[in-house]
Amino acid sequence: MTEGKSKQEMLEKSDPEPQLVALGKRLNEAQNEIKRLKDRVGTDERLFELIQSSIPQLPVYEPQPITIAERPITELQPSIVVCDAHADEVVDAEELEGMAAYSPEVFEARMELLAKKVLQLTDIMRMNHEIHTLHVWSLGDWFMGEIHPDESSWGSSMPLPMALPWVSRVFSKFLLQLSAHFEEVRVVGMAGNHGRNTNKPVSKMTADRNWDTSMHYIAKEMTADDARIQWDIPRSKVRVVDVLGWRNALTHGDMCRRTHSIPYFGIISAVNKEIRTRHRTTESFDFMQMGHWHHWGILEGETVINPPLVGHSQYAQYGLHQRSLAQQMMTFWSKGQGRASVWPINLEDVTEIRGRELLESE
Ligand SMILES: [Mn+2]
Repeated sequence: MTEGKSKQEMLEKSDPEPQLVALGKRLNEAQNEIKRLKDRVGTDERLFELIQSSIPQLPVYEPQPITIAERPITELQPSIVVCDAHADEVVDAEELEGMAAYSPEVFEARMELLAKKVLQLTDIMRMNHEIHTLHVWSLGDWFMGEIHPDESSWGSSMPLPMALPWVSRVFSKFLLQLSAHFEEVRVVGMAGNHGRNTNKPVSKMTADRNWDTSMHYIAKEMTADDARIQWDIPRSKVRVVDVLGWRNALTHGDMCRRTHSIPYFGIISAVNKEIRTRHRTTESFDFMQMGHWHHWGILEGETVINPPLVGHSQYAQYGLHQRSLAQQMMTFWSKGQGRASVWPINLEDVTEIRGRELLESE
């Protein structure tokens, strides 16, 4: 009996099950991958030190006088959606026949231009309306990051630990520039599906495992001296916010899977499920606002897919089968009308070289 057992054990040792061999190999690979990642970013302590040492408190801008129309018709509240910046991504113009280019410089130039255009459109609407409050809806994917198991930052301009404080500073400056022209700026920071810690999106703890969340927290610290800026950084995948009585459900938009095209029907049924889930609760909504799909679309009049800051890319050209213009969406809301005007802000002209010229000449 004992002899037979040890014989069996001997057999397992000299001729192990194929499944065991495969599992052993996968364990080895995983251990090597962990070692590679550790070599790249160093220890957690070093990472935290780097992030901490690069969080300055930014100066607050001087408040500017707010134009009040002589006979204001009614109050408007604008919202600006900022999404899918993928700030660390590089889009090589040569790979795309010169149709698009993206780099850290283009990202920064577009954020500058966006702040400027938000103020220009606000000034136009202030001719006839009172405007005191600005809503900034940050809908995620500020980073590209590493989300595929086999990649090592293809097309990325910098490692995530470096991108994190840099993007936070650019977004903070954007908010501080705007807040000088409003009585209050209400910021909501949602987490996207990029810049996360896992290969596949997880349902639990989405915001807790995402670099967008860190970026929002760092930007909150950087803008702490500006009392006009109010922050809301939810841990949930959806946040319902009220704008003059109109309820907008904010989410990143990775609520259903892509096939070879934009899954409009999937998005519609996912939104319908949200509507049914929230029916007769305090979390019901009139509009759904999302990014993620890298183009502009409005489904059923109420589900708004917002365009990306990154604009066109290799992914958009060969993966999405949709045109992706570099735009961000500004909407003016009124109590009586709801969406009083929808204003896509075009950032497409800002390329690496021409962008600077455009900013200087305007
Ligand atoms: Mn996304």
